[in-house]
Amino acid sequence: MPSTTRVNSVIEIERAGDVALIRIDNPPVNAAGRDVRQGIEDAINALAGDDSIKAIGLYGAGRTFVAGADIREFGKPPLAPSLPDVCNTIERCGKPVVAVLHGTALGGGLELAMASHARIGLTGLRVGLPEVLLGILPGAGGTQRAPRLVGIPFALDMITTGRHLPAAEALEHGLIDQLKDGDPRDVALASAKAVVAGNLKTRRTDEIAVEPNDAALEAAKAKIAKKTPHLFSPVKCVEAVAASVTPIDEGLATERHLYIQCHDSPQRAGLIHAFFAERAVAKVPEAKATPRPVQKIGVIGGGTMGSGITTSALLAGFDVTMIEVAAEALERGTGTVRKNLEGAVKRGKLAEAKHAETVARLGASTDMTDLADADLVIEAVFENMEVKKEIFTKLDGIVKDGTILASNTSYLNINEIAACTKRPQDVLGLHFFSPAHVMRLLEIVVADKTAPEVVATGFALAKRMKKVGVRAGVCDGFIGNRILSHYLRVTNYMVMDGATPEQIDDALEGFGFAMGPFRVSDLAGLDIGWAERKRLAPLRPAAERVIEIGDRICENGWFGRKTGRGYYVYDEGDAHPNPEVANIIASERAKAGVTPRDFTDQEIVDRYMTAMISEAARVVDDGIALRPVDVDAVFLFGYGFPRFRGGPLAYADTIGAAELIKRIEAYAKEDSHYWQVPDLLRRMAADGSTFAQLNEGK
Ligand code: 3H9
Repeated sequence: MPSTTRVNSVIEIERAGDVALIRIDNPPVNAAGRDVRQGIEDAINALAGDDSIKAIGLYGAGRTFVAGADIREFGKPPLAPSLPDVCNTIERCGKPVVAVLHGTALGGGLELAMASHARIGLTGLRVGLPEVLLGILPGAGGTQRAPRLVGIPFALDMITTGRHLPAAEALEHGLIDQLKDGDPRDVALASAKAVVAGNLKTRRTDEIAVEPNDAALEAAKAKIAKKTPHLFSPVKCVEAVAASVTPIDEGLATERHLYIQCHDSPQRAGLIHAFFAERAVAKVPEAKATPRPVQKIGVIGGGTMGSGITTSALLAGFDVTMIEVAAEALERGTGTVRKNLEGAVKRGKLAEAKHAETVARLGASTDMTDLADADLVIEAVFENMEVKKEIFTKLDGIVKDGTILASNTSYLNINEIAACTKRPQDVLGLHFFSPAHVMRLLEIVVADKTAPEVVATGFALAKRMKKVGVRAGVCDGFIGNRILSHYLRVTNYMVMDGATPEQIDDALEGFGFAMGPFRVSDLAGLDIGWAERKRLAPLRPAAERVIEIGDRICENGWFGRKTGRGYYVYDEGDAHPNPEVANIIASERAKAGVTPRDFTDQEIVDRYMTAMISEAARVVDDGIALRPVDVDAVFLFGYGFPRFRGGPLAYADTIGAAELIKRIEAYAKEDSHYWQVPDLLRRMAADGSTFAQLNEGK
């Protein structure tokens, strides 16, 4: 009869004749926190000294094997035993240990498995070493054991990309020895017995020699220098893998040394903040409400946004009907969707076999009454309040009870839109970012009367579309565009005062942004900002410093990339500064009597980030964002903010409220209307608190 002994709250040993099984049960993902490490260490030591036991099986309870080290422990004082020590204990155990992997064996989870003496994967398994995405390296022997099992080139691929491998690929490369179907406990028992019977071979990974491959190491370094020049840990990953040709103790010591460098770098803190930000934003007051079922979606508008939203919804398995006013526009819109879906097949986002079925779920009509039985309608027409009101009034009279009506507006007041329907409780904003089938951010804008289950449906939709839903309150521009409109002004002030658009772009790309603000504006279309400025002009306070450089550029019909000219001139893929823009800038400076001065790249970054943080602090204080982390997520997933810096408010914590206030007060000597110290920063400086503490409700 099998007997079970509990080692601690998360580890159990089951003895069955001459084999024993170690079961890891630490929901939700069996992360290797302190208790898991201590429990495995104790269990292995106990079984190593038990003469009746001939082989050991190691497996996870619940939905997965170990998904990695416990990320919540990073940055805190280390708790023994360390994961590298536990892996060494397994490898050096006198009894053969076979690991049975199901779900996801990631990071430290795969490292536990690689230190075992055989690995069995179960159908559906995904494995990977994603540490690099968190700013670290596989520091529990992963950089030494992966090259021993799969060779340097493939180990470099896994470790520097962090990608998840399907089970078949893991088997092909020798990362797992066998692929089986079945329950993890049963397979662990059968595998341990097979080891005893001599039917499953085991071996110590540290005894495998690594074939040197300098060419692969150099190629990996070159790729990193090109693709992720700002990141610290990818280079360290390569250095650690390079050490795998030495005896394992030496390699492990090198790995440890490099791991500590990564762990202590600010990039690690930023990337881990980003990991948790993606998950934290789903924790909203409405999360307890039951989402309404949604399968049929109507999308009004076949322009860039409407087509992107339709594509995204089709890819997520919804039935979508696109509505346009005229047959020609409808044809164009559905054509764009079809092209997007073909692109998705090419990029591996949609299986070839599913393509026809996905296209078949696309409906099209010029008659809005065809949306009568839709569960959700998303309006994505151009930004004009009167047009939107007309559409919502019509829809209100067409759709069934309970249909959710959403606007994709990026600035306009959702309360005003909701008020023209008899169902304001069913109305919300769903603000997608362009291109909507690629960008992951979805602002879920909650109006005064939006019902909790309607908000919950917005979050369920985001999840199904694999997007990051962030709750936002109603104001001009919600979270992202409100902050954007504020800090874009500082770029114009700096240009007026002496910087060039390309210097600003280069400085901010040097900081880590994927693209500088002027390059982004050229890409998005300068006419969008121009229209916004015209809309807001009547509301502009008299004290506001107004820069008209952008207006002068637009008056020439230069709207950026789509017209071949904006801040830059676009010639067959090549972009260079538009010389006419330099003339416009010079003439606007002369008109305003401004004598240009020099800006350093650091000053550009400081002013830009201080402006962004100031408005972000006001957005949090006004309750438009629930917490600072919601602002961070908006910028990480919608505005190309450098992930390794964690987000604008995580970055703000690295500067501190007192220093930010000092900067704002210095800048305010030039423009006291624009540069005002947010109340929240003043309160934080007074009590020494941080945005991180605010995230935790402190
Ligand atoms: C590492 O291993 C370092 C080593 O080399 C050792 C060096 C010495 N820790 O994502 P989900 C939480 S680094 C703690 O929503 P899914 C997550 O926050 C690690 N918590 O589910 C969430 O909590 P909540 C390398 C973790 O099904 C809940 O679990 N490993 C961890 O969409 C559910 O997660 C990785 O980088 C963790 N390791 O996806 C893998 N993982 O419900 C990171 C998850 O309170 N994890 N949580 O919001 C993942 O990629 C995904 O979570 C996974 C599941 C694919 C596993």
